[in-house]
Amino acid sequence: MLRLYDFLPSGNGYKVRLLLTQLGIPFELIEKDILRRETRTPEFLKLNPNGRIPVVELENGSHLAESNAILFHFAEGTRFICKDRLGRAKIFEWLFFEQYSHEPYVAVARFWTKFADHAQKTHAEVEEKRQGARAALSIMERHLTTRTFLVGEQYTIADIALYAYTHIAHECDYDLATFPAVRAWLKRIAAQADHVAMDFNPANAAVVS
Ligand SMILES: N[C@@H](CCC(=O)N[C@@H](CS)C(=O)NCC(=O)O)C(=O)O
Repeated sequence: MLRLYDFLPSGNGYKVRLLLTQLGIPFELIEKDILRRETRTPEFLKLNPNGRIPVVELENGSHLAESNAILFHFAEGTRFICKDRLGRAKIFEWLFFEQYSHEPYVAVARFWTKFADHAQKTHAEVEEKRQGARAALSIMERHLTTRTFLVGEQYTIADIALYAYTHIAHECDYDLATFPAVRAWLKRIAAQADHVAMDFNPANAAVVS
């Protein structure tokens, strides 16, 4: 079976858990506690030299890291990716936006706030991240004001990638009240078939017969 090395509070890991579940692909979750530096051991560095989860171990034994690359790998040829060339490129536009302009602010501000004992950052450093988060969310707000989903009016991996940290932006004390289109979009994503919450672990899932 497919193995996913992951840390349940991670939004990057959640992207993969959500897509695999919605695709109906079974997987075994192997938890690595990043706070205890379990992704920095010599054994784990053999799986991902970058020392980070998520990492999937495919059935042929190869490993794939980087959440958005993993999303693309599994979504290829499914309803989670647009069929047309421009639509696919637009999905990449959002995946790269997420990694460069969104995750480094929203996710990092949240990590520093939620795991403050480990982060030990100054108020000014946290504020700088929160400002970056506001800029990223403003871009999403403008885009989503006239759209149902991020790309092509269909639910794709672009939505999954951006949902992961946007839906927990409040955990860095970030108030989404001034982003009504983003809030409405979050509700639409959470209403998609087979949606699971962030702490989903297939090992604990009830078996439905
Ligand atoms: N660009 C990577 C980022 C992965 C990442 O930052 N993972 C964090 C958890 S969210 C991690 O493993 N941190 C542990 C460490 O850096 O030691 C992705 O999208 O997968």
